[in-house]
Amino acid sequence: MIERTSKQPDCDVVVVGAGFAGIYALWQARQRGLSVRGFESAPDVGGTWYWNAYPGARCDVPSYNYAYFFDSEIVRNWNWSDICAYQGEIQHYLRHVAERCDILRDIAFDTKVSRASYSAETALWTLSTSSGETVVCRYLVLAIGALSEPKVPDIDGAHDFAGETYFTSKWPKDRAVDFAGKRVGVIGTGSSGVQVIPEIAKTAERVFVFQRTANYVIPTEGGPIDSKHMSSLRQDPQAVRQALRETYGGNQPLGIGEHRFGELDETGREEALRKAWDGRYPALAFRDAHLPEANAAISDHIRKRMQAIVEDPWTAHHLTPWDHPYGGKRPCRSDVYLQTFNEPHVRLIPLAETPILGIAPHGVVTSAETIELDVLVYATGFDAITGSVFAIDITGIGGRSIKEAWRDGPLNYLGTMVHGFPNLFLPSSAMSPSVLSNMATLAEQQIDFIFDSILWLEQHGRPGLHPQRESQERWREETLHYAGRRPGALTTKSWYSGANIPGKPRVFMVYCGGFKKYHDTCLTELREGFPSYALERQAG
Ligand code: N01
Repeated sequence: MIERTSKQPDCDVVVVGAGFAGIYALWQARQRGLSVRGFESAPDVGGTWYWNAYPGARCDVPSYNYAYFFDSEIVRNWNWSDICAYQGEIQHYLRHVAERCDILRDIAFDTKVSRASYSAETALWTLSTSSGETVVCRYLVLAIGALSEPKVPDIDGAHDFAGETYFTSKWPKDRAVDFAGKRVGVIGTGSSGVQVIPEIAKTAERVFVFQRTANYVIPTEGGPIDSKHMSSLRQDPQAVRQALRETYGGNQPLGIGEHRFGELDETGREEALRKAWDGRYPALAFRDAHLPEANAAISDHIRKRMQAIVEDPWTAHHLTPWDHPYGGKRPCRSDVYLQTFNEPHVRLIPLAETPILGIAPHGVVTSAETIELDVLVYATGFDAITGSVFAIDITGIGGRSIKEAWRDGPLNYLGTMVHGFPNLFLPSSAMSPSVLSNMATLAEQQIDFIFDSILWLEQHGRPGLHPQRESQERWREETLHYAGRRPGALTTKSWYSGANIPGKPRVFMVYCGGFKKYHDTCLTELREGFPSYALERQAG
């Protein structure tokens, strides 16, 4: 048991994680005059952009939006090399911001927080770290990311493989992996697989792509940034910051589709679809692209475009997603992935036809053959959203664990706080716009909301704040309501609803009511003194 005797915390706030949200949280704590400590399991800042250092890793949200706006000088002085920045550049950017904000001295690197327990008696959190330290704080901000707990490969014999094994989610940082002259197998064709496979194919002797489910692959927006656009954005970064929060997805609106689906005849629809594909946002062909009939036309159009890129008809057919509508799973973006299958040394193994039976010391055994390999790369994704929370042993009021509280799936209010766990804040967690929005915009918005909440608590006698049970139920219903309006959200097997992890409760975990609605609801709670929450007063 952790001792819970102290009524005096070591610091006001602990921030766990030093990615986009964590860096900003540390800065915010200082700005608000709070004492703060940070813990990061990696040796450097970056979070997801530290670990996912596989070749080809890049962001598919425009870099000039996927960035901080709280400090206008950062916006004015940082030059992105491409609309879709690569991993190394984003990590370098985060390091630059952390140095500028002088928050590195607050962070203990290479240190995991393993336990966190709340005392109702003292209204304090007590944490244990991997370095053996115990830290007591008032407010705990777990900026641990939604996609940071890698999915453990659930394939027989995975540990028996005698060749080299890599995970896209924990790519070696100290050396370049050499694929030259090697037979490489890649398992997984989500966003990570789609990015790494073309890079591996550049030097490998043979590449075998083990695909369980085909995904939509659309073009990237990559290329040089329009200097006029960048100058206009730099004129008033704070106005842009506010404007991003007024949008649906936390990005500057592109407005490609001028018409509603029903307003157009067949020719008009084809023209709109062509224009949207050429504009690299096929999902924006129509103003009402979320309607099932519009989505069906968009899905069909993308399937045709994908098939037109791949020369071999069998491969083209199997690379095409027939089983779910566009947006049901997270779509992938690449200008080179499908083209890679036109190379003679790259072969698709569709697991729907020939499933993997197991992994042997020298390769992968499918129902049809044994494929001999020198290297195996897992691009198998994450135990998304709840995995990183469960990786810490968290207990709230009455010693109840968060695993128990979320046994049937995550429950919280506004994606940030959980009933029974006062003053625990979870940015980018379940039921927030998270991955269906620009995560950088979200990180700033949520951290602002969290620190406005903390300031309110500081001014109101430092009670424990947590949502009422009914507020959580209401929020889950609202999340499901909006998910129900999104084609394929509730019917497609995806990590959005935990379907990629055997035994995980199936609950759609992303709020898709839009960024603006989410932000407005947070502001209303702040303005009205947290009507959907309960306050726990310290005993004694
Ligand atoms: O993970 P994924 P990811 N046997 O879960 C397959 C963000 N991101 O790392 O679909 C065989 O999407 C699995 O198959 P299936 C982005 O939000 C962004 O690629 O479950 N296959 C799937 O094909 C993204 O959505 C960027 O049937 C197995 C793949 O592995 C999220 O991170 C770049 C398997 C996993 O795909 C996660 O992406 C990278 C098994 N046992 C990531 N287990 C950009 O910004 C799993 N699979 C561009």
